[in-house]
Amino acid sequence: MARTLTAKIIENHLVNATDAEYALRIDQTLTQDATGTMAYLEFEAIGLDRVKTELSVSYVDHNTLQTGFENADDHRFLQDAAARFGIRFSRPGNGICHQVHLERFGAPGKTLLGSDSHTPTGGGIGMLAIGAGGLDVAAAMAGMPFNIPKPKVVGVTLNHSLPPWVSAKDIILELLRRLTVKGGVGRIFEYRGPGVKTLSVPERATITNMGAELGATTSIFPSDEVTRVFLAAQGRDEAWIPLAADEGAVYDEQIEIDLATLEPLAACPHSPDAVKPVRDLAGLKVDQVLIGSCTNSSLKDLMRVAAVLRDRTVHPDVSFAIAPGSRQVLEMLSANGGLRDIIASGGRILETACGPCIGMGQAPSSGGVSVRTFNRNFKGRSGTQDAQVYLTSPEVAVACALKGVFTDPRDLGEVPEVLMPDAFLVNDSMIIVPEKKPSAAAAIRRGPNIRPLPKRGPMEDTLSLMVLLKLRDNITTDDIMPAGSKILPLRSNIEAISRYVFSGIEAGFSEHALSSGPGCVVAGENYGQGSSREHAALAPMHLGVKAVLARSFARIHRSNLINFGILPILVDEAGYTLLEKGATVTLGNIHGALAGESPIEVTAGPDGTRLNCTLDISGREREILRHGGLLNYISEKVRG
Ligand code: MIC
Ligand code: SF4
Repeated sequence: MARTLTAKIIENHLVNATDAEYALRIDQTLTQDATGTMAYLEFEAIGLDRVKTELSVSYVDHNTLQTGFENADDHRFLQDAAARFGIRFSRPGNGICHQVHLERFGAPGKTLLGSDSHTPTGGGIGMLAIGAGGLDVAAAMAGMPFNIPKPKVVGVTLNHSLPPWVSAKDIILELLRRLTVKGGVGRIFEYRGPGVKTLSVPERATITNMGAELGATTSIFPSDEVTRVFLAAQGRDEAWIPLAADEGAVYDEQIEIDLATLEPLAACPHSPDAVKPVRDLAGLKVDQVLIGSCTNSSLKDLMRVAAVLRDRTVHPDVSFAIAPGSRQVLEMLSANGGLRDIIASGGRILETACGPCIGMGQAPSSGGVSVRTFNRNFKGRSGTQDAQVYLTSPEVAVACALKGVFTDPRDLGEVPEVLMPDAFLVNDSMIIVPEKKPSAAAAIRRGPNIRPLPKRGPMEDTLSLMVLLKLRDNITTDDIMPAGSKILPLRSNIEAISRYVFSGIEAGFSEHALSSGPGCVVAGENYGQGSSREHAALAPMHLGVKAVLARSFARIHRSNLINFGILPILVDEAGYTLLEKGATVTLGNIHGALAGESPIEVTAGPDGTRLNCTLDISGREREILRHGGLLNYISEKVRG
């Protein structure tokens, strides 16, 4: 039978399949520093000496602003842990995990699990690349398979080619416009059709990267001649294999995009799916323009920006900065003169890191309009609560930087041609390769902010919970566990970071939760969209949150809740309407429900009004919850 590309990779990595899930062998893992410290503490707790994957890489790219000792201590811990467990260590300054991984390690046909939601960037090179919580990545490093709910495979046919000034970012913004931030849940997007060959690997990666904003499990492109040329230019010819869907492969759903009809688009505040044509925004005053992030900071992106800026000056009212995606990109830009053009135009050059994308500096002015080539514009993520953040392509961003107002780049005249080199400048000196047999006694240094993992005991049979908060649809993990330069340094210290849970939504939430005893949160659809940060489950767990009653959940966050023993309960519309902050919810027959015998019993209020709730979880997830979380479950398995 003709197979999709997704089916081929899944089949090659299948360890087990149940009605609901595939268990997949994981070839490669990646972590970044903001999720990595927890992942390695978890790996340490599992108790193995070495990772069992083909390749594991630990990147430092998020917490690079060192305003105190915390981040530097984390970097040292990560470097020691990498050496000890047999992991490559990409030093701070080497670049954003997804960009560097694509350049130096990504390989068609492989599976990649990363403790970052934008791991699907690797789909641009034909990998099945999936984002997960740190504990799932730790388990994969320990050789355990990773489980995904059986996905629907969506065939996205790209026809024709993009017009001048329209770019890969506009393709994924068009999909977000059509499908919304919930549209990809439970789906893998597989790109095909004649338009595919017109896109370079980094352009494909822009699209698969932002598939995360659709809520997709992942997105993938075939591996073709374009992929071969990219890998050859990276000096990695041996990593190439051809890979595509069979002729006549059948997809669960189909989408067609005529690239020739696309135009420059922008995602408006405060959601990646609030997409409008840039021409509809023309004239809106812009205060800040930022170019970078794992979505749009490849060499081609920045060369295009440099070419547009050549012999021009950034508008006097615009603060303009770029953060190249990797050291390779920065080194090549400096060698080919592009960096000079950017500096001469007035551009501020930031470190090769996530930087402003995660609120690590460059917060916009009060109420400021910020145009960014990034992938998320959730309210407050920039560091300025009332900032208006728009997401666009580099072409649109640079046009806005020059004009000081929203500008359709097609108004700038002819698009400057940008040629890609036959060979990238390869310099892996910032990647430390672990010794073959590191001493098992090698010490892992940890600073005072690196605290032991909090533990949850076994699951209770009955719980009486206070509703601590009632929330709308599409609550993000940035809402649950905010990031930014002040909070991110606390990622290795759950007790300290838990003080900020829901702080952007309700001041004093953490004190309220701690003083109320066991509690729950009530939410609408797509609860926990966005980041993979398991802190959005771990920190509420520390505050005594035992369950989330939501209309629906985002994939990674749902797994993180289960991994830390928080019950993800689906509530119907009537139940959602009924439950208010301060109400009491009683969960009964939890053990029976987790044994798969009879449904969970959920009642509200003193009169015990019965709510229509379900625990829609797989057999494996029931086992994890029964143990009070994945770590307890794995420890029991490892102990036999
Ligand atoms: C993000 O873009 O939100 C992050 C920061 O990269 C997160 C990971 C984290 O919270 O550390 C993600 O996307 O998973
Ligand atoms: Fe870093 Fe931003 Fe990409 Fe997250 S989305 S990995 S913060 S650049």
